[in-house]
Amino acid sequence: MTTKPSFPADFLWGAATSAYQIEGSPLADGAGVSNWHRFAHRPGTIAHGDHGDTACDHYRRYEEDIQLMRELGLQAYRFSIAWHRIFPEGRGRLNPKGLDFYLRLADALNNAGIVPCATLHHWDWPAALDDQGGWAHRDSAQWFADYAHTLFRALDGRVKHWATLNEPWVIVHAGYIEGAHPPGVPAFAKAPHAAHNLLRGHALAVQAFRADGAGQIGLVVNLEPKFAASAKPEDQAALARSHAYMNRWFLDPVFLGGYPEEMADIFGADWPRFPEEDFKLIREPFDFLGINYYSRTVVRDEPANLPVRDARVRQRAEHTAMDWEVFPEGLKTCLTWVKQRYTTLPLYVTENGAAFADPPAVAGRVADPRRVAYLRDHLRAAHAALAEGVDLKGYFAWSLLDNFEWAHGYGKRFGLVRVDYPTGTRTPKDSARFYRRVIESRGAVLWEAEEG
Ligand code: GBH
Repeated sequence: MTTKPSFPADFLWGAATSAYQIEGSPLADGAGVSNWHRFAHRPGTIAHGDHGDTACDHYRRYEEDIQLMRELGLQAYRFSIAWHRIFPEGRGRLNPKGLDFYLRLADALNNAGIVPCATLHHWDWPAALDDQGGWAHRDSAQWFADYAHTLFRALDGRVKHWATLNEPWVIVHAGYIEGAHPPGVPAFAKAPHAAHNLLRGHALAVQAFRADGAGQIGLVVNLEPKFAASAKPEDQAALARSHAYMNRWFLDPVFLGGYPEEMADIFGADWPRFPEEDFKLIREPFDFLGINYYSRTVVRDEPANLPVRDARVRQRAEHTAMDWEVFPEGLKTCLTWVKQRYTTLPLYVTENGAAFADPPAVAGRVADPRRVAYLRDHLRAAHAALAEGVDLKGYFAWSLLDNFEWAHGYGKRFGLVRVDYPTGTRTPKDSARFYRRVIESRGAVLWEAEEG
């Protein structure tokens, strides 16, 4: 008789969101104007002219959402803190009413028996800081550390799981290379500095946590296995650049003490020389690495596409509504790659999920079979990594709720729970019910035959 595979008893099962994507009430209770609030209200930036003014109205409905989490059987909830609610101008004057929201949120989660996992920076921050040079300003690292330090003290005893940054690569790539996110103006020469200061800020925040915090703190990165479209040397070189750019730019300095060689090739004359002592700081040890996994990419050489000089080659395979390839085994690849190349630190899958064009709720039910299959196949891949000795401690589905999908607006739905706009009505999808059974069975249902 074979026993069904299952996840460890202490494996942490959760779902994730971020502040600007769900909260709404962007200016409530004395909050400052955030970069995202300002950006989304600039015409032409977001699909359909969408913005986060209401979003999921979570700022006002958080208690109901925690009730939903209980119904889903979640053990943990990963959310982010909106910096501009705490420090409306970015630094200096603290706004107690904004802070109070997160105290209430953390208390309510703890009372519900759900572990609060707070991310300090998931892309929204005070617009005033962009006006002072943003992440390209060397002092931004200290701005972040000061903000982080305040929160460690304020939420001490309430939150024990912290992440510094969510996907610094996206902040730099979308914000400073593409301009699809704020500050919104492509500025290649600033990008290496923004990346460097994000890393310094992360390290300074970890140091502040060691001085004045309790629990565990980590960094969250997005990873994606890269493949070359052919064995041609040009495509192989494009692969090396693409992989260095997305997967190694942030992790090489954190774990190995320096940037990938390829960065100088990618940025050419815009690649700076950084002070040697910064690399010592950036290697500050922390407690876990969070990995956000969605897809893979296959690349070929494309000299016209700066700065990386690659292009994606779309595969004949299932794609999500984001046009991202569904590639479950890539999750295992990323987890084992981190273990082999960098570290045996505990790992979490801090985001994984898919947008699909779900049908609206019919009689209180949303049928989303493709999301159920996506979850099942990725969780099997996560289990395969565990079986190979990866120290994977937990998994967070992206996302608890349909929400504001950044430049794509509300058109892309990643939620386990459907949100109807503008009423905000929440309806758990079939995937939410499935995830509940996964949690209850510690994964055993992942290996059951498909039901009709
Ligand atoms: C995350 O970022 C964010 O943390 C979260 O806020 C967001 O809502 C969620 O994902 C969904 O987007 O175009 O095929 O080359 C996602 C990071 C990095 C994933 C780039 C997709 C490009 C795939 N993304 N990647 S492709």
